[in-house]
Amino acid sequence: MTAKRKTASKKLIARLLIVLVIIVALVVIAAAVMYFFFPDTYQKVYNAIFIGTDGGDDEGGKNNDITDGKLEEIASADLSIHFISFDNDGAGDCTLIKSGNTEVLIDAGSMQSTAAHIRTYIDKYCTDGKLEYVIATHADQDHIAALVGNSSGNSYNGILYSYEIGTIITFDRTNKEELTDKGNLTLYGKFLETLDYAEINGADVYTASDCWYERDGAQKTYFLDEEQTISMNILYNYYYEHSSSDENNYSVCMLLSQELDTGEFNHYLFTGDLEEEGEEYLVQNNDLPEVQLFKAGHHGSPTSSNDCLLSVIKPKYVPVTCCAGTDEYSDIPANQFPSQAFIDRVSKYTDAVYVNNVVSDDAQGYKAMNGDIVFDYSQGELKLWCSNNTTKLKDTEWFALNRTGWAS
Ligand SMILES: [Ca+2]
Ligand SMILES: [Zn+2]
Repeated sequence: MTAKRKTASKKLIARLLIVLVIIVALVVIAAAVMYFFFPDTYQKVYNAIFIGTDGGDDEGGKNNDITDGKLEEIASADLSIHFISFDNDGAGDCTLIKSGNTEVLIDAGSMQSTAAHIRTYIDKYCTDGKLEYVIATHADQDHIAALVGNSSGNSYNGILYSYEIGTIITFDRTNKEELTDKGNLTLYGKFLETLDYAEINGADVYTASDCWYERDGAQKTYFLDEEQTISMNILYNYYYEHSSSDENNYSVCMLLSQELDTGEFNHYLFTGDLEEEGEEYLVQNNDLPEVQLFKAGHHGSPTSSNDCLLSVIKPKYVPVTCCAGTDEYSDIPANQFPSQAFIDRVSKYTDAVYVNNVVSDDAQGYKAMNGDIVFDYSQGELKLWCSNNTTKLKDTEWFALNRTGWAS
């Protein structure tokens, strides 16, 4: 090699180095500008390059962000699912599902005195005076008490007395007695009267197994809209036909499936207070899909929402129907709803966990955490609106003080 050519190749290398330095400098400057002025974009690009996700709703991702819904859009949404908060510090379920003028109410807890509060809520959305479907998942007070309501004289103000009711789907079994030792009606006994009242006034009353086996006109699948894009599917629970020492296992389980314009489906799963054995059978006996939403089993109890179920349904959004930190069912802080064990399991799939209420020091003993939690599907997108705020459980003060998890 001549001296001239050596000099020429050295110059070329020097130039390439300069170009490389300039490119690196430009990338660093661009990253710095994004980092300081467009942090969201920076995080997305960073995730895409170094973590391999876009930080959005990718399958298996645990960071699930959702668009903020608008209160005024909920009533006219294609579908809305409302986890109604209570005016007390108890755990309990009351879920309103609405598509057009068709409503499904799953349970009405947590106490007989909650009925008036729930009616006020329902009246904002049910404008035709008719609840087309009511599901009573199991016989525990925090699920059926407000279906019965309080009595004044001979009349009750519960949900099943207050609306025209289309079809009632109720649990097959209970371990509860109809009468107390003194011969008075128990809440369950009153609930049976309530069913009779609804039936006399025109409701079709079926058990979950009637639906599963399509007995006496009951259906396994009910469509909520005329176009038949939204279906309510009663699932098979082993404990519809077998006894359990745990009342919770008798829960009616339902999968709501919504066909989207793209031909894909959004699924939403409701299992009442089903416990671990029930969840294992549910997975064995039903072909469960991955779901957008799973109502946390048994209010975030340590005994429900187990891996056998979560690993199949991989939920993206998990509302928990409880008052966080209530000592109603346990004096052990880690086991109070939403329990640490529940959080340890669910946090593998999502960080989008929401809770109705939280205990507080003031006179009434509770305040809203997220408050009413409402998912609505409108303009081709699932959105979340809450009456208090849409802060994820992991970002709340209560969580910081009482729970750990969600490392990232
Ligand atoms: Ca209606
Ligand atoms: Zn319950």
